[in-house]
Amino acid sequence: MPDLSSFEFNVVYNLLSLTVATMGAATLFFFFAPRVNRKYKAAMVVTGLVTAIACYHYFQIRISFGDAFALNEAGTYAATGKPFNDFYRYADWLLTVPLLMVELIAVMALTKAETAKYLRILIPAVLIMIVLGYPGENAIATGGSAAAIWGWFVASMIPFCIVLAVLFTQLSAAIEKQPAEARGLINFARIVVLVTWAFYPLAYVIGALGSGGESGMSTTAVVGLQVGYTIADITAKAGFGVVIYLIARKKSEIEGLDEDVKAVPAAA
Ligand code: RET
Repeated sequence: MPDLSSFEFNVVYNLLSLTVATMGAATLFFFFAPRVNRKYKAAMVVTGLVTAIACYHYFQIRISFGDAFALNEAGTYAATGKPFNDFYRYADWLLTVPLLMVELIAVMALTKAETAKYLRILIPAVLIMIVLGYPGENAIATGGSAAAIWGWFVASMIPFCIVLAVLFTQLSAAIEKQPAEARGLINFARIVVLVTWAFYPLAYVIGALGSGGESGMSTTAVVGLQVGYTIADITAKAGFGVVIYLIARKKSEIEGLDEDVKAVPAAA
């Protein structure tokens, strides 16, 4: 790790801290999910699990980042030599990215066969994407060869493109069968996936371009990578979760809330 200025250190540290709070608050909200039918509670619970898992990992990432630097007399943050554990991010993604796919499919309330058909492609594809990305990330952090950094990047981009292709081609047929009032929001959800997920390879590229040198990475690469991944995570987990909530709420309104259904007097 390179030494950081006080500003650089604080931007990352405080953003990590803010993310712990955001993920924690989002978890509570998704677990309560007011005005959502029983039918969509499973989708909301999965959404809350994603932010709960992230809340824990951001707590750990913040501690690890803090331990990797120490404030010196000059007012700058010198690398302590303790390694920053970036595996927390990948462990987090391994758990949460498949769950994000489950959220999106669950809120559509498709038949069992259709749900299985989509998840059978999406879950393995996201897992392969993450597994192939990690050796590249490691190469960035340790000033590895350009062949390793870009080779793993390209390999990971293949499943990434497959996921987007499935969402924007195959899933269209299922979206057509959704209630007309909810279709716009579901379309919006897949655009949110496209836009927020694009941030991850972009942050990787910022890191890759600043990899190398004596300390493994430039300060721009360290700050760019952490800020990029963190903003991407807030939008892809909490932001996307809000869209899933809006879909669940809209569909609950159309189909009638549990309370309303119960309030209807039984026919004699
Ligand atoms: C990596 C490596 C470089 C190439 C690509 C990547 C994609 C990562 C993605 C991660 C998504 C994470 C999400 C987390 C939210 O819970 C691994 C950076 C394509 C798309 C959505």
